[in-house]
Amino acid sequence: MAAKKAGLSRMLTLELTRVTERAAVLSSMLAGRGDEKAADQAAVDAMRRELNVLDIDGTIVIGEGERDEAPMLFIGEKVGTGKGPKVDIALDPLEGTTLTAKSMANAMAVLALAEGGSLLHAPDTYMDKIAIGGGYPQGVVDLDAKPADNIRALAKAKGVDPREITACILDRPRHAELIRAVRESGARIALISDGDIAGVIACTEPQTRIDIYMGTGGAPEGVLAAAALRCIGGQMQGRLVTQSDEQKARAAKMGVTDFNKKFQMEEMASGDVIFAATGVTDGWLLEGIRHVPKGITTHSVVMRSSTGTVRWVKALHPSIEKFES
Ligand code: VTB
Repeated sequence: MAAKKAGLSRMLTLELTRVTERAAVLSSMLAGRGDEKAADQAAVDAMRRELNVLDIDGTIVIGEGERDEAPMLFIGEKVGTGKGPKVDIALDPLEGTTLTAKSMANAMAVLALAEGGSLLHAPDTYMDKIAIGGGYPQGVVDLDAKPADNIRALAKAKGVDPREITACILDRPRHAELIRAVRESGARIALISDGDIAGVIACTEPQTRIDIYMGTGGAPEGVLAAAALRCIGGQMQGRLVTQSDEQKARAAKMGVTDFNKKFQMEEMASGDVIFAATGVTDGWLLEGIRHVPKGITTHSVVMRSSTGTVRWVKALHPSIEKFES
């Protein structure tokens, strides 16, 4: 028998897909009903229930919030049976609560699992982010470079005119200057209303036509996106945006000492990582939950950094009742 490889068991990839599938199915029942909280709660309940039957000794490092503000899946909560490997878990049971409530594109259930100690414990603040897909020379774009310079450098590396580059940016007033600079460089912008994990991962899939993600979004979402890119390939940098003393204190509590540090993707998600996501609504990467005559279909992606395997998993779940137990 071959010697057992160190690191996370590959069996976990399927188990984690089950976790995100359930969260996606249950929150999708509330899609388009205008109730963000209910949709999120359905995803949280499902994810927690499924995580707790896994043979892992898991600790939530990125979750629904700090203990006093989130009763479930809070930072520091232990999940799993406690019998398996010691792992860190970053999750966003429903990335895109507003997207789901409004039945808009790109909502998904997301989870990353890594060897204990290998995910950045990001506070719930903003993060400046830049990300591109795989196949480019290291350092072709940089968080500290001017937006137009990044677009030009990327276009050159891709062998196209800047006009053929598309940047994905969250549609927020804070991005007015960034949007102006990127448009001036000639690039196109795909504006999104929410869901920047999907925006980052979109850079890795040519069919999305997104080449680069730029701008400020949630720090927890930044770590989850970095975990995905570690597996699927690409480059990403992030810097926490700590505006007040209170936010600095929160970051310090999580172990961040240098508030201006530019984190490389490998520093946000090091070690062996598994990332899983299931579509709730149709999106760039994943189909949403569908009700078909034979049951429910789910579409997920699950990837492992140690092997670089990326699996797109389409599943038919014949019995809807089993999701409700
Ligand atoms: C993003 C996005 C999320 O928050 O991180 C964004 O991925 C950033 O915060 O889906 P603001 O909404 O304050 O700009 C979400 O849109 C919602 O959590």
